[in-house]
Amino acid sequence: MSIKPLIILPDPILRQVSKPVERVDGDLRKLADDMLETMYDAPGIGLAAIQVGEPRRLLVIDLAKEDEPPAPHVFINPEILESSEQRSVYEEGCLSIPDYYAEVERPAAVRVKYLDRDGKLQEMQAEGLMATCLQHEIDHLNGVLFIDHISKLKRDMVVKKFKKLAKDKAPGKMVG
Ligand code: GNR
Ligand code: NI
Repeated sequence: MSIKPLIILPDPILRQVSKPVERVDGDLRKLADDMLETMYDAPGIGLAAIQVGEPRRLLVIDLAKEDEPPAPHVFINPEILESSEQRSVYEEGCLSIPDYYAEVERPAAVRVKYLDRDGKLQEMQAEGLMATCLQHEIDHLNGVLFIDHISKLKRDMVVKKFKKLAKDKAPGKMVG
């Protein structure tokens, strides 16, 4: 198992649309395990493969609290079958946009079909934080970030800040 570096805004990799997984084999399970380890290390409650630079339709989620045993979930080629009319608002964050949080409104419940880590077809009816997290992660598979769901004014401010951070960190940009 290994912890992988996270792709951070404004890296254009985050805007790639991920490709369907064609076979659930040892390689894919290794990637899923590495993603779980990377997510636990961060720490975060979800991670999409594109956040570690892999444009594949794979995501992991673990909503267990610190005092609970781990509850890792692996979702391969997830598809939203149905979204509730009812909406809910959560304060979201993203490991690819560190230390920025904003309220996002999304369908309160979703029905999702996906392959599990054994390649078996599954369906889940999700609500609450699981519904929000699944939608946040499935957005990543489509190159969409949670800041795409907030006002353009706020989004432009965040992108500007992260562009400046990336520029200040880039090698060979030192003046004096
Ligand atoms: O760790 C995370 N927390 C979180 C909180 C509210 C809504 C979504 C999330 S997902 C995020 C990890 C992440 O960036 N996944 O892509
Ligand atoms: Ni995210």
